[in-house]
Amino acid sequence: MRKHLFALGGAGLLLGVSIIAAQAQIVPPTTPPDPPKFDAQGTPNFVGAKDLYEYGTLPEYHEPDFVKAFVDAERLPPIEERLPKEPLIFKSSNMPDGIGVYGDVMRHVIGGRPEGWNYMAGQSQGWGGIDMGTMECLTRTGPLFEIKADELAPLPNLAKSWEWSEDGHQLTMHLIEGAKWSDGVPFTTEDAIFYWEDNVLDPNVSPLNGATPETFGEGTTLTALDDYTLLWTFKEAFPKQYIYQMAYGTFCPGPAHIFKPLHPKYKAGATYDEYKNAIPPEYLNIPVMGAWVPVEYRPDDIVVMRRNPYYWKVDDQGNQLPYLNEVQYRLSTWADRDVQAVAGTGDFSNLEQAESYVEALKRSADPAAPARLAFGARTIGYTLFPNLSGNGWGEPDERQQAIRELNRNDDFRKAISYAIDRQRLGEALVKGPFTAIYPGGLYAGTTYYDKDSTVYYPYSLESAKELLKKAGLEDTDGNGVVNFPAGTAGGADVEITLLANADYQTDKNLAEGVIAMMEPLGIRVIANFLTGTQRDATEQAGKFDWRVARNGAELIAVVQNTVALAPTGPQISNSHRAGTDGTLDLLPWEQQLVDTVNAFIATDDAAKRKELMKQYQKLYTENLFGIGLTQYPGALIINKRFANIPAGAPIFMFNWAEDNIIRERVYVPADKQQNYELHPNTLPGAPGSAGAESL
Ligand code: BQZ
Repeated sequence: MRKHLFALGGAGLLLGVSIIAAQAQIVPPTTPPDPPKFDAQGTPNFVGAKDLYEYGTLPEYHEPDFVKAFVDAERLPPIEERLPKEPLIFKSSNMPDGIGVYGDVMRHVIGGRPEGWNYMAGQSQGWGGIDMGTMECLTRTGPLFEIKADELAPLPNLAKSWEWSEDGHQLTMHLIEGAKWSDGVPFTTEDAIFYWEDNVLDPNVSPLNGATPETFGEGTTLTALDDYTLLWTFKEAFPKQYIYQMAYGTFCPGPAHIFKPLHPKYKAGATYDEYKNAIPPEYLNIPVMGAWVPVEYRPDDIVVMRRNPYYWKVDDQGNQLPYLNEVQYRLSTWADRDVQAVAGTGDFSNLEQAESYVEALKRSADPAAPARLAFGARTIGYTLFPNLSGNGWGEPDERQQAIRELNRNDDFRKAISYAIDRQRLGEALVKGPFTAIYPGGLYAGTTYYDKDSTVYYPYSLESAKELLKKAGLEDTDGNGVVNFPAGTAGGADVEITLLANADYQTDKNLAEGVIAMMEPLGIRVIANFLTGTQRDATEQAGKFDWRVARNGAELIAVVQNTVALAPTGPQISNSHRAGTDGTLDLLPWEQQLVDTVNAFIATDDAAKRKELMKQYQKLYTENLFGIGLTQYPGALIINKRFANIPAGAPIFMFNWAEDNIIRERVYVPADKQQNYELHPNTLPGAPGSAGAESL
């Protein structure tokens, strides 16, 4: 009997062991480990929105002496005629170092290159603060990092106030009155309507930073009631979320008086390509609403901008802003931006490539170092995004289509996630307490993050292999690479192209790390590293199998660019856009993701929003809309001569630091000013003219 029991038991035991063994091959998902402790240096002085600025008139206004000389020479109208009826007034009480003095320069170094000045039609100016300094938007969110949580809401900017209708379906927005473009032409609703109707709504135009009709809600309309009043009409009631979208990136109107005559709707025979490229970077003095105007452009060398004499912002003693007479953008590389800022030959950098941290920290630790370096919270994050379109976005060939079908397979995505050793990936970038395991989705340490709603597939090659088998992939020809099933892509080896941004060492290093970690899993991944605009265009056209990318603000702030948290419209998400038939073939869990985001947008109830973001986080991380890689803090590097740099300004949160530090208020005390101006005592010239003008 005992023998039988053992045998039975034994067999049962064996069976049990084999089941456990089988189960042991797939480690159950868990919650992510807590990120290593890393204290941000400096915390913001939290204030109310009204503590930053207001609109109004002051008894008198002032301008730099050299500008006054232009007025005296009747080359420029008096300042009272150049300012709006009620300029935006920055309160000195919120200025860390108080009222500034005129003079000096901020010397930026950037890794992008200006394509031209038609931002509305998708032309990049090279990033790194150029577009943020020239394009002003209806609302502003960069400085929200220092606004008290219970007052968090988009700040007024070109739109100085707004009110909702009783039923919450209409929003009346009041523009600043009497503000002028940098060439003296009035800024009115015509500029906003041209941007909306002939760029956002026109399917032949793709604005930079991707504004589409759905960015402001399906079926939303915008009309002008008069020169200074806009009327938004929404399908949802009180969708306050969309006012965040009216900030930088998605509602920054260009000068209609320059671009409208070039648009195919108004210029017979013009093509959309001609419209997009009509104003090249060589076209100087493009009218802007921003603080500085491009007056010099030398390819691969520099863009120089001079103060806008019509800038519509002042300090509370009536001094017209900006304090800095000039900004420069050296056209170099993003890595060089860090090097030059630390060395003192540049003035600003968002230290965001973890490989540079140790050297930058070492150089900045010297008391004689020219620049301050302050780490913020872990707001830089990278994700591996599979292309989830199954119906033709990016015109896939047979192999690419087969990859997309795999990308849409839950077991396949989970296999990839299990095969990534995120700890090792982070440490390969930089040793120390910087990087943290990032499963994907909302960032640990941010308002809506909930650890228990975060599903983490821990590194387990065994589990990955098991899941790959479940996804139908086996190495049928024994060459170490799994094959498509017979009848799919000819049973070929599974080869996947990986798109990454060649302008950043970090993007390339992380992509190389993914490639290396897919090898033992039997998946051959081939690098496709492209430079900035080419990469951006390839991503937006859906011409990729997988992409490694730095995340946008929506996964940090949630309320900024909320629509981009899921494919909430046909052209919103760069992981899943509409196919050739114009429809979005969302997977069931993607539809749930979209519904959750839309429900978040449609409610103002804080408790409901918190709950919805828990649902979002669970859906995202369990189904792997994106496969998180690593998350780490950035550091702001600023030359020590500058004043009015807000404490705790993050390099990236609601926006980048170029917006967050409020550059128009930054100044250099007189005793620290250097003669860095390349065009001293000059002002911008007429649109399209040869450059800056002297007296
Ligand atoms: C910051 C930023 C200001 C774009 C760009 C660049 C483009 C992307 C992204 C960042 C650069 C800097 O980021 O890396 O620190 O100065 O410009 O705009 O990566 O390729 O398309 O989204 O902002």
